[in-house]
Amino acid sequence: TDLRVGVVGVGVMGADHAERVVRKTSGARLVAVADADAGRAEALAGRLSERSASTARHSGGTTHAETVRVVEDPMDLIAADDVDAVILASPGFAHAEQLFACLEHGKPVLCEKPLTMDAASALRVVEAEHKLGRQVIQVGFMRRFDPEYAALKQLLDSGDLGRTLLLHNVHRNKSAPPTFRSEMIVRDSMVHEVDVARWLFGEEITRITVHTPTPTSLVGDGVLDPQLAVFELANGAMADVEVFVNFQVGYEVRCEAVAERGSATIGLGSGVFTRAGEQWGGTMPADFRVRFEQAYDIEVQRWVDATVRGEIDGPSAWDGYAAAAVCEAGLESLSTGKPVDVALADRSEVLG
Ligand code: ISE
Repeated sequence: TDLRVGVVGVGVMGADHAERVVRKTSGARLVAVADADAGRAEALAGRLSERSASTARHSGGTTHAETVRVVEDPMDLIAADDVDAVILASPGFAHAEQLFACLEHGKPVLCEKPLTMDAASALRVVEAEHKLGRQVIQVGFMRRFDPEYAALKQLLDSGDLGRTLLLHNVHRNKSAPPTFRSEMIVRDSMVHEVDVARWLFGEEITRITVHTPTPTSLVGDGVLDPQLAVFELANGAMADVEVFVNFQVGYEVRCEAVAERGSATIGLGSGVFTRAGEQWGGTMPADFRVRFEQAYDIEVQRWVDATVRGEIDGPSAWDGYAAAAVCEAGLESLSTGKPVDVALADRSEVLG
C-alpha cells in the first residue's frame, strides 16, 4: 500500500514536491495539502486531483484516483489519520511548531531547510526526536542527492586526490523577491553550503565569517547581496562561498574541492557547453528546481522508501541543528563583520 503523504506549504517548493509525489514518486500518494493561502492550496489540489484521476484512467485504473483534499489548518493535516508522512515546505518560521506536532503524532517528516530559525529551537527539535527513540525527521538538504555532488563526495572519500584542503563555492540565484533580506541569504541560501561543507569534509564547522562587499544596486536598501563567507572546520580545513541571490543571469551553483594532489569542480556540466570562435558558453538553468530536479526526485523517492521501512535516508535533525547553529553565528558575523565561533552542543551528550 502506498505511503499517504500530506504537504504543508504549497509555495514554490511545496507545490513542486506535491507534483513530484503525484507524477514521479512510486510507492507514495498525495492525499492532502495545507497552506496559509487557502486559494493557492485549492488551485493546486484541483489541478493535482485531475492529474491523478487521468493517470488512473490511462493506466487502466491501477493508480489511485484519489482526490487531493485541502486541509485548512496545518496542525489538522499533520494529525490526520490518513496522512502517514508529511512534507514540510512552509516558511522557516513555521517549522518548529509543525515539527513538534509531527513528533507528537509520530509522523515521519521531510522538512525543507532551514530546520528552524535558530540554534536553540533546532536543538529542542533534535532532543524531542531523540526522546521519541527513532529518527523521523529528514532535512531537505537535497544537494546530497544531486548526482554531481554525490560523485564529488565519492571521489574525495576515495582518497585518490589525497586529503581535501579547501572548498570554493559559488551560489547564485537569478533574482530573489524584495522580502529576501540579508538574514535570509544566510539562513535560506548559504545554509546549503553549510551542509555541503559539513558533509563533504565529515567535520563540524567551528567558525564562520561573513563579509559583505558593496551590494548590487539592483536590490532594495539595506539588503547585503552578495555575501562572501569563510567557514573553518574542526580539522583545520576551510571553505569559502559567494552567495549572490540577485545575479540577474541565471541559476549557478559550483563547488571546487582542492585536495593535496588535485582539484575537482562540479556545477559546470548542467546544460550544454559549446566552444566556438574563441568563445565558450552554454545555457543556464533559470532556478533551483531545474538545476536540482534530479536531486529532488531522488531525495523524495528515497525518503518515501525509507519512511516505509521506518527509517530516514538523508540529512538528519542533527544536520539541521548543526546548520542552524552555524547560520546563527553567521548572522552575528553578518552584523559585526567579525569571525564568530559556532556554539554547538556536544553530540554525544545530546544523542547519547
Ligand atoms: C531556496 O530556498 C533554495 O533552497 C535554493 O536552493 C537556493 O539556491 C535559494 O537561494 C533559496 O532561496
